[in-house]
Amino acid sequence: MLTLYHSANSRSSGMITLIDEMGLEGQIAIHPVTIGRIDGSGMRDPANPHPEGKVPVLVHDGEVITERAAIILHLCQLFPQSGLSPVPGTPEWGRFVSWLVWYQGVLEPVLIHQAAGLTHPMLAATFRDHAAAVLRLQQALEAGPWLMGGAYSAADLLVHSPYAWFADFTPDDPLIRDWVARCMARPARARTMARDADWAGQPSA
Ligand SMILES: N[C@@H](CCC(=O)N[C@@H](CS)C(=O)NCC(=O)O)C(=O)O
Repeated sequence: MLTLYHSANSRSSGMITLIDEMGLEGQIAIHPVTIGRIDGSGMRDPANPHPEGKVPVLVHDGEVITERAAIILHLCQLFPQSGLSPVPGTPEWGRFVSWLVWYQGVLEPVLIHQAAGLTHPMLAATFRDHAAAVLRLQQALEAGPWLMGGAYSAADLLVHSPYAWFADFTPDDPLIRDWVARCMARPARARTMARDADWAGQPSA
């Protein structure tokens, strides 16, 4: 059995869109939970199995899977026919995995450092900076129109996400702006936003 623990308007919203894009509705139970929000609102939900009370969490037959890249990889391997990734084990799959892990390990930390106004030689040596990350995106999108080439994939879904939440971070480059706009125009994203509006108004289950 597969269950996704979700809190409306959070990083788990992208996983709701993923489930929709993969055509997996009905195969994964959605368990809404509350979380502590950065503005001090909300609170950790005792029903949430995440070791730090965060979302998203996917539970697969009792195994707890955290981190969006891990959840994406797990679902794409379980449901390879969904069309949101290359075939596992192929060279293209390796490039797909690189985008997801680069996002979690580099792009998101770089954006958080930037938002927090943090600079330090060790941070630069480890993560480089947003300008270096933007170059990687530009190179991929020049071939485009999606990160993996001709087809939208779960790499686009994850990597564009901070720019969808924080438009000010979006690099002033038409290639990147248009790609973010294309990702944001996906009908599955609009359906997630509508469902989140409902979930946000309900007490947690
Ligand atoms: N690296 C994690 C981050 C998860 C995360 O920080 N989620 C936030 C919601 S946007 C959360 O659950 N915050 C609640 C808390 O920090 O207690 C991922 O990408 O899945």
